Amino acid sequence: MKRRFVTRFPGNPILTPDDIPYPVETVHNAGVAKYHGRYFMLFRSHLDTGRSIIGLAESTDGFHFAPRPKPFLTPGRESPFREYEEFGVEDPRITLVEGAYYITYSAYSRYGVRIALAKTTDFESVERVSLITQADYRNTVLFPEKIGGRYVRLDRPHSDISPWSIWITYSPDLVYWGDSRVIMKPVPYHWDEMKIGPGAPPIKTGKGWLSIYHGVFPTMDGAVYRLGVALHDLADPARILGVCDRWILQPEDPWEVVGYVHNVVFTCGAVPEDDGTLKLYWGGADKVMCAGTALIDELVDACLTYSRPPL
Ligand code: M1P
Repeated sequence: MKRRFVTRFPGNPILTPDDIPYPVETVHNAGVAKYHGRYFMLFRSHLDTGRSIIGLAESTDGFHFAPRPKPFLTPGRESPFREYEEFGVEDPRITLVEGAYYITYSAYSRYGVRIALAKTTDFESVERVSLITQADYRNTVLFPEKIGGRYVRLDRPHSDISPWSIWITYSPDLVYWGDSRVIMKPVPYHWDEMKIGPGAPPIKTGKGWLSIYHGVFPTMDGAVYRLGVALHDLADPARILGVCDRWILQPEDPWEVVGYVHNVVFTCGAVPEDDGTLKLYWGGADKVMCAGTALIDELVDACLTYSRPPL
């Protein structure tokens, strides 16, 4: 019998390109937030140019989503965003910070990939805030509150020397960031040995910040993207209390195994509910959106029970 941390929604995939009222090739890697009892999903779509834009879909139950007629975020027209979003905007994550929903997304251009920050208070209009990294960064998630007087993020810089790892970075104002440190590395011959990256924005629990990340394993049939969990200290999130040495989700359904990029489950969002469950959202094979549920306590315990050193 297989160990199961995540129960897939039986109606998966919950959103596909055919559901979108404008032409797209994919619907994947969505950030999700709950706002006034409704679920708002910001999803990435490839266009038939190969470049990506971000769309919006809404739901009352977190599983059945209705897409808006027009995209929510397309490459910026004003400087400096115009220069750095020329090749597309990708992989949005949403975090509620001090009453506003902040969106971190990958901005692609001839200069590389870097992270941009935008915000919305109503999911009707969106305002760009700043470009918050230099080039060669992806997968940035914000913590939902200041910790030790500073805003905090996890991110994943690229390196030719080290396997791509998870770093922590701090800011006084969400615009200027520094004091970066690596806190979690892939471990050779484990399921995530090739590279790791933050997935959903961290979730506060009684035992620590729960972080759901993706890890990649190289095979003769290409890379396999899976999801795992780590627990960070509440007062000092640079301190990892446990990394679960088991994946919590791997590609198994046909739309996770075959798609735009095969064998990928990739999360940018999860919504904690008052009853202790978590709604988890992931892109299947970079082509469709899927959802499932997990018990938050079970994920936290997994970090502590199957723990391995983070570095
Ligand atoms: O194709 C799988 C994923 O590849 C990239 O993720 P990472 O930066 O971790 O390798 C991104 O392009 C991501 O959007 C995509 O799902």
